[in-house]
Amino acid sequence: MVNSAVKPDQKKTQNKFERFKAEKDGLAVKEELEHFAQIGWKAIDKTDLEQRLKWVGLFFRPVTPGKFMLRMRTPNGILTSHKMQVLAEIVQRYGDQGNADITTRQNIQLRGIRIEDVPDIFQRLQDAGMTSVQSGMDNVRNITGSPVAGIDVDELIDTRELIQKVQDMITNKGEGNIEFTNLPRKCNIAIEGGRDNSVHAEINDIAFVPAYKDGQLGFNVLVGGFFSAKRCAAAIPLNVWVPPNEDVVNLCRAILTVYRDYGLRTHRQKSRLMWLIDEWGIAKFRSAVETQFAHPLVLAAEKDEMNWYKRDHIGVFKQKQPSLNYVGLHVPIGRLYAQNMFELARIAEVYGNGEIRLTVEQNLIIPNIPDSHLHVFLAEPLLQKFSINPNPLEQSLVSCTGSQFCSFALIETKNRALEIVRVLEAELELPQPVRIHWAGCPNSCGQPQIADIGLMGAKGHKDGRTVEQVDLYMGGQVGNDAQLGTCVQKGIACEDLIPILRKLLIEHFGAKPRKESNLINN
Ligand code: SRM
Ligand code: SF4
Repeated sequence: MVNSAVKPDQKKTQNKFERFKAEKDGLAVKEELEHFAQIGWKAIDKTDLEQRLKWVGLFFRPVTPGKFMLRMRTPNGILTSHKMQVLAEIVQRYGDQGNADITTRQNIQLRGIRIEDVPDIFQRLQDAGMTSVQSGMDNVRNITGSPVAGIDVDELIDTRELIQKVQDMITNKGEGNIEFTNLPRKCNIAIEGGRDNSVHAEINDIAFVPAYKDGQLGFNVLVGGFFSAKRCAAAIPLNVWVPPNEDVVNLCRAILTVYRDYGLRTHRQKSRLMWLIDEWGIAKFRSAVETQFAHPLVLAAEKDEMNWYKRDHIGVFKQKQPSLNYVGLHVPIGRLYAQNMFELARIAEVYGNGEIRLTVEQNLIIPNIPDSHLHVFLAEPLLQKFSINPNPLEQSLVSCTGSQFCSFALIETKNRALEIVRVLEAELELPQPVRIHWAGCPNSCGQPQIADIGLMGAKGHKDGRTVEQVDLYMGGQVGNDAQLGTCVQKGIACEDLIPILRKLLIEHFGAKPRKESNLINN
């Protein structure tokens, strides 16, 4: 399958990714999964194995060869108990090797997957109305929205249907859509319907944020936000307003078409949407988008309505529907095992309406719990593990995958992150949560630049040894006044981190040593 969407001049491609995409579109492997299952992973062509399988969400993991990661699509972060149960069954068959991670894009990834099981797994996913298509490589990633869409008392726009429609347009209702499988690079889309910028609009390539234009509620549009090892940029206004209807879908299509046809493809590190905007200027980019759009674009509203600090949704909250509540559960570093997933499906079914929602903080929400069931729900044993009242450092801890499964990683992240905050929590009392984000390398999947304290993995030397290190970021702000933090100290050996974090927490975040604790000097 050759992607006809790419213009002839773009086929004179310069980097190896453009070459292999031009030779055979990534989506072509969808038709070969039965064959791959029969021949086994070792016999699969190297580019199909390591690259093209990502077009159907299957990631070969060099760290655990033969055990793939499967990245789903979870539009607006919404699952049902049935879907969670199907995901749990998939993970369960891999025993100790199987688990799942909630991601920083309000999504879920499964681990331990064997290629011989993939045809059966994909059938089960399809039967349950789920897809993993176009979730990796040069595709649009999971589309994020407020995790309390449709239930938030203070909501402006319910984004659930819109986000599903945008995903359906991009993926041809989950079947795969060759029109958008050869972008110059990944593309992140977020559609915010609340006041608190729950999606981190500023770090998405395309973001819709609520805004009134002439008294009508719709969205202002931001473009070009991204993180990469080479550069991080906050999204900038496109100077466009759209009503919350089909125009959102059409505008996404128009922007993606411009990006696909004119985006820069020479250097992988200079191919994200912002690089095209830089080259053209925002006015030319806007005009190219307008040409693709069905009718003249409307100028942006003067201001948007994101005027709250970001909520993390941990705890019990009243819904806009009378007598119903949503409960935000904290999932330490976003990791789930089959048994937890079955239990989640069960409690969502028994106490709520079966819905389970994911957040970009790698946590979960169970909505639609009647007042009358709340008391018993809160006594469920699973809430000992997934607490509604975690310690303040753990509550806001976010971490990318790190070296346990990711071959880009320069350091171990998830388990270390948890161990370190647990040591600090034993020593310190915190007046409020402090957002600590870990990323195992400069790709920044754990978004250290938006954290109060961001830690980005690096390698370095100490006393003649190679050691795992972090670069320290501070000043990231989220919510209405979102700002990217900056690197304030480079090359801290992970083994020296605890006293440095302790000092930061005391000096900048009001932490006080617990009376009973003797500070551990490591
Ligand atoms: Fe990411 C690549 C994990 C969110 C920037 N990211 C990777 C890979 C696929 C690399 C690999 O093949 O091993 C990682 C898979 C590891 C694994 O086994 O789990 C990976 N990224 C993740 C996740 C799972 C981190 C997490 O623990 O939550 C997140 C999955 C989101 C999803 O559901 O789709 C994840 N990645 C992000 C984000 C955060 C966001 O979207 O808000 C970013 C920064 C924002 C951005 O993209 O602008 C991010 N990931 C990257 C990059 C750098 C992109 C660039 O333009 O250079 C790479 C490397 C690349 O694409 O070449 C990367
Ligand atoms: Fe892997 Fe680096 Fe992304 Fe962490 S930040 S998941 S180490 S690519």
